Amino acid sequence: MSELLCGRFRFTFDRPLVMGIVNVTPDSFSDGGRYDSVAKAVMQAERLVNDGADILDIGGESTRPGAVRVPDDEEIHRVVPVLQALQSLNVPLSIDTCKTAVMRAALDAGVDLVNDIAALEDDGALAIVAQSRAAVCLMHKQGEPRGMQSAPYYDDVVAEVGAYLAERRDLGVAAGIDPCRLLLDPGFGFGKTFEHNTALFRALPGLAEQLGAPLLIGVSRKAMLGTMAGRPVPSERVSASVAAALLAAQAGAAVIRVHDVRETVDAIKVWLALK
Ligand code: YH5
Repeated sequence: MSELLCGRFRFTFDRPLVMGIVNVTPDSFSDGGRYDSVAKAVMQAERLVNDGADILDIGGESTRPGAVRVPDDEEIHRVVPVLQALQSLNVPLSIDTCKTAVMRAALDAGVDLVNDIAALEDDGALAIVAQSRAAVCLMHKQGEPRGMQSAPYYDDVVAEVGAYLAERRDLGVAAGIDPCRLLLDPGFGFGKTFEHNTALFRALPGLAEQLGAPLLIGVSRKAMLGTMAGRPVPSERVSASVAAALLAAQAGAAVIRVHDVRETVDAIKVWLALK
């Protein structure tokens, strides 16, 4: 059975792992706002661990379509205190960033996984991660988050996403990253129409086999589920997200990135007991 080397930790993929999302967003008040947002993120993280999260994914920049960009040092000041506070929890910590400077600061703070929606394309990112013991998730996207949903286009979305992930995987290995440290992610919602997303989802078993690497899948509360379930409000997409997480698990996903950890963990337990 394959395994994932993940900083201080090592996983075997005998069951799908659940990665819980922790957003470190600044408070609207500048006085003490940073202290408040750190405290809130730490509380959220502790709750997700109690809910059964295997990994915590900490992000200081929103990559939702249309979100504003955050400067390097602001993102570092948001996430590093949270990572430091969570070190003693003894749970694998992931940093959700596409910036080399943030990766460096997070690795210095002891992060176990680098989750990069830009697949280490930023200058110096490949080398920084290669020099560490952290695992890395390489994700596909088309365009930049700000304008990526304006006109996504592919001749063959499954073939193109597969080819890109294979190329980034090979570059990572050539830079010195042990294949056992790699996760690959087709990047649901990142420069993809509803039809692109559904075609990719149906192709997951083949993609996992073709790439020969564990897949991380992130569909939690995303717009495609809102469309399918008729739920325009993201917080009302919990059941849709649990259904999609379970289907991703059945399609062979190694890691599922979710907001609703407790609900997802229960569903996976039922599947494992009955399959
Ligand atoms: C991902 O798929 N996604 S941030 C829009 C939403 C809901 C959720 C309401 N980071 C991924 O979660 N990292 C993000 O509409 C990620 N894979 C990996 N590896 C976007 C997000 C979201 C966006």
